[in-house]
Amino acid sequence: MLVLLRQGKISKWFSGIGQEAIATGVTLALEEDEWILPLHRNLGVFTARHMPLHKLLMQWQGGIGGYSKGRERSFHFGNANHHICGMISHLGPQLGIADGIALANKLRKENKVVVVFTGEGGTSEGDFHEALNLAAVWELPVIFVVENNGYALSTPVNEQYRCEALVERARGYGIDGVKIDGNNLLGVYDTIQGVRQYCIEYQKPYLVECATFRMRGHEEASGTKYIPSWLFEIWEVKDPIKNFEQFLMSKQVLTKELVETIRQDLKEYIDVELSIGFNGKPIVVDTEKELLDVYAKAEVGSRIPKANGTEVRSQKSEVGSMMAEAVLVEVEDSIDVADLGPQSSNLKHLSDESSTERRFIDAIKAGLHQSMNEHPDLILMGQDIAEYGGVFKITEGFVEEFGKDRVRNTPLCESAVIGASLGLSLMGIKSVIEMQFADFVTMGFNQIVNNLAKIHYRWGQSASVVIRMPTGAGVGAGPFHSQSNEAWFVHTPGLKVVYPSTPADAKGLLIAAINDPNPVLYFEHKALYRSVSGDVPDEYYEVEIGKARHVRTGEDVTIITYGYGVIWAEEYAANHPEISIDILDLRTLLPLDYEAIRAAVQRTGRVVILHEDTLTGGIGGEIAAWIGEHCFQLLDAPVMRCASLDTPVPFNTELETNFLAKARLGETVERLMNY
Ligand SMILES: Cc1ncc(C[n+]2csc(CCOP(=O)(O)OP(=O)(O)O)c2C)c(N)n1
Ligand SMILES: [Mg+2]
Repeated sequence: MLVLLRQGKISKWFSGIGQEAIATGVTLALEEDEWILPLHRNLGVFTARHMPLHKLLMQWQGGIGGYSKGRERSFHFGNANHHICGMISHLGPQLGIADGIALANKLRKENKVVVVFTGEGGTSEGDFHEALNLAAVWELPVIFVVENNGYALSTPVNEQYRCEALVERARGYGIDGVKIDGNNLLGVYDTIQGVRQYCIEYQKPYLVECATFRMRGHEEASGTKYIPSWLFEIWEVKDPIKNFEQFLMSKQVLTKELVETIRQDLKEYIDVELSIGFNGKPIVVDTEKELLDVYAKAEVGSRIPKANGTEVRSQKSEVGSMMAEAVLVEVEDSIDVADLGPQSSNLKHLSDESSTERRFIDAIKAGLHQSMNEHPDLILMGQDIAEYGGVFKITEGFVEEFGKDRVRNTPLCESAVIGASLGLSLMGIKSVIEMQFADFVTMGFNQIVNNLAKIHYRWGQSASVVIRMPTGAGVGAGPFHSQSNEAWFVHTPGLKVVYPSTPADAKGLLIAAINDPNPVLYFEHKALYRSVSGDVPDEYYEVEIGKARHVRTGEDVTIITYGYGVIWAEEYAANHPEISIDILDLRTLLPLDYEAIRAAVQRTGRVVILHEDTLTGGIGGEIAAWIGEHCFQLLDAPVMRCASLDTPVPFNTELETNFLAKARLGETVERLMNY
């Protein structure tokens, strides 16, 4: 590898020279179908899992014959056939994924462990602590392997942590652990075999700290100047490969001649693999294919009825009482799960007869409830969602009906739980995560935008996860319980973002989100929960993701909006019969329904884009730009945006009312009409 690197034949390389015993010993101690989550120095995991060297070489060159269609570098890829989930660059998030895989194994009563690696530097990340704690609390059979090679890039351990040994950290979480010599191949192998038995038998995690040393620089370009030379002298003597060879010679398993033969065989094998690896087909750039691979495709032949994309649904809203009604904490008025409609999807089409008037919140609950029946292994995860029923009581009664395995209270660890959802998805299990408030998603942001969103494009794995986001202001809850943060996710390829405004859409979009093989952020406005109600079909149905809803036809001005904005727009239209107002409810923000947007522009030639999110960088800018670019000739006036102020969301009700876009809707429409 070093020679090839110098010749410029492979890209960036993190050497594992000096640490080979760990990756190799660990991998060989497992069954072939037990998942491993390796890191940047763990070539031994890939070779011990029999990944062909020529294919690995193609991967490292960014060739089409590799494991990621040229989209990923070095070890940043995985492969389900080999039960390897590769890292992303960020150190730490792999640990939560291991929890999810182990949870799947546990629930299926498989006698299997998962191994996840981290360097000692990575143990300072929050993800390490979240993942260990979650594994301890949920009693997950995960082996956490810490490769302690003394340095994190140039940072020595005395600048990294203050405990004697990292294995002590395990005890802090109620996990057992051991520190071993990571340079002794048989020692590593033997330890992992024993630990594996322990994890399976007791259904618990375990931590193994492997003492080792990195004989090369962090990566070849970074050198080793910051490491005192005496350290190299000490560890040179402990070289794992040389020592294993000497051990086998002393036991007469190997002879000098045999060593020569093995080396010769390996050399020939490597030469052959190199020639195949370097003669792979080059990438042919195809923009369409690049874009197509961002999302996993839905299964064909879905039998689920779909609601008409542009249907106008009846909706009753009591706008005036909204603010007061939308209480954020414990509420008494939750409905019984027995009252949530039929439990099966026998019906093939949406029947008009069978519907029930439901509040927004009850429609969400109904969709979630039917999905639990439709997908017998669907798992719900979130803070206080089980016995307590969630802070908004959406999952009240669920734990009694579906059990603790499927309705899971989590510790406060958004990142580990979202990571675990990806692990579950790798094992074919869908999950819905309830953010207690959309604001708290920041604690799991990395897992969403870097792991969930990118995995399909990177190595073809789907992340079938829904994150429910109780969102929005208007409830006097201040800067950290009121934010509209949908635009953060709209900017991330690989995610889908839905945002219903009616009860019927809330149910149908939630069902569609759960059935979708891609990660979906499902925004549910808290102020709509108990203030809006409408007819909701009783059956199990989808509202198609990516289809806007034409709410109301008008001739003077079009308001393009979503979420609470739809209510504001409807209210404004009702109060201003002198203006003929057309309203488009986007329903999905990613991907956008451009066809519906174009049609909406065409209907009036005057467009206001209205959203509760703040102005700068909001989705209104994106839509306005698109209209300017593609519908210029249809316009009679400039596209105008009406958004909330570019400030955090204030607590005081008067300040909040002034903050919200609604305060400027009338003025914006008038400006547009007078243009
Ligand atoms: C979250 C995050 N921060 C910073 C980096 C940059 N980085 C890459 S490797 C590395 C050092 C890792 O040290 P350690 O965890 O001990 O693993 P080692 O490289 O020693 O095997 C750093 C800081 C990163 N990849 N991810
Ligand atoms: Mg290190």
